[in-house]
Amino acid sequence: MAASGDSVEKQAAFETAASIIRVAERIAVLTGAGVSAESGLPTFRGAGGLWEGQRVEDVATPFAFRRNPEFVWRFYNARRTNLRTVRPNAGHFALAALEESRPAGAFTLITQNVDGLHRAAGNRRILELHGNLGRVRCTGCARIEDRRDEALDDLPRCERCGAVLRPDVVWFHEPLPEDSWAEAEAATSACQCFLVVGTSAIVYPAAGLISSAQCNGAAVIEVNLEPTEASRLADVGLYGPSGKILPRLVEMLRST
Ligand code: BV8
Ligand code: ZN
Repeated sequence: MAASGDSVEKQAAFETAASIIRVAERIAVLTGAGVSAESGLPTFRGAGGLWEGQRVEDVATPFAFRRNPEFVWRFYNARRTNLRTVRPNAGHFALAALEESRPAGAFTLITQNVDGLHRAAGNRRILELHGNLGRVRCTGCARIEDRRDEALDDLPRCERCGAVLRPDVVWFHEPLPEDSWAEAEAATSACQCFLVVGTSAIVYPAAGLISSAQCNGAAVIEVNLEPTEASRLADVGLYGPSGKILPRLVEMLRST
């Protein structure tokens, strides 16, 4: 079932989604860059997915960093600077309210985003599959620090060992953090409702969670501006800005 615009079937789709969430004992949510778009953060494929004319998939890699660390740091420093001025939007706050309305352990937020906005909005059980832009990791001694409020040089070095620092994010061709990934798989297997918000569902293994949820018998709800690779797996599709869709869904859940 899918709906966009303010049609009758859109109301029906919202009611179906609300009834799925209401009866679900455990909920897992997977978010992508789209949930932060209304906070002013560009998505990956929205802006043509380019950075200084290069595909993000070619910049966010260990090879690009080895070849030209300053170029890669320029990409990340530009995004880190952005982070200091952006705030969570109504969609983030709706997901925090949804977790708040659930018993402990009954809600897991799995995010591909590295912007930290879910935590800023108040969510607590968050699995950051692709790391966090505010943190840096030393390529020498592996020390991890949260430096989100600082402007870093184009080639920042570790104060402890002098080696070059890297952003503490997961690049393409790098494995996801084992513990976060294992917990994400467990939450996906255990949930009755899997809510997919603001992702084009083309980056793996994160996108694979959607078909896992469906195979495990969970009802899949998609919230996106438009249909995606995940749409064929969704029981319900709510199309429009997540900053409008999610608050409306949470309001419906509150009022019944
Ligand atoms: C791995 C951190 C194996 C960095 C990210 C070929 C070559 C090499 C690799 C591969 C290959 N084919 C497949 C792969 C695997 C690869 C992959 O999936 N590639 C894709 C491009 C095909 N995956 C990997 O490499 C992963 N690692 O496989 O390792 C391995 C195993 C063991 C040992 C060694 C190796 C690692 C993937 C992680 C990459 N890092 N981010 C950084 O941020 O700089 S991924 C990056 O993409 C972000 O995390 C982002 O979140 C993620 C996914 O993108 P989306 O979030 O979906 O964003 P997108 O712009 O695409 O879509 C936005 C959506 O929002 C759209 O649908 C839009 O309609 C919607 N939207 C917009 N506005 C709104 C909205 N919706 C609602 N409301 C709105 N207002
Ligand atoms: Zn170090």
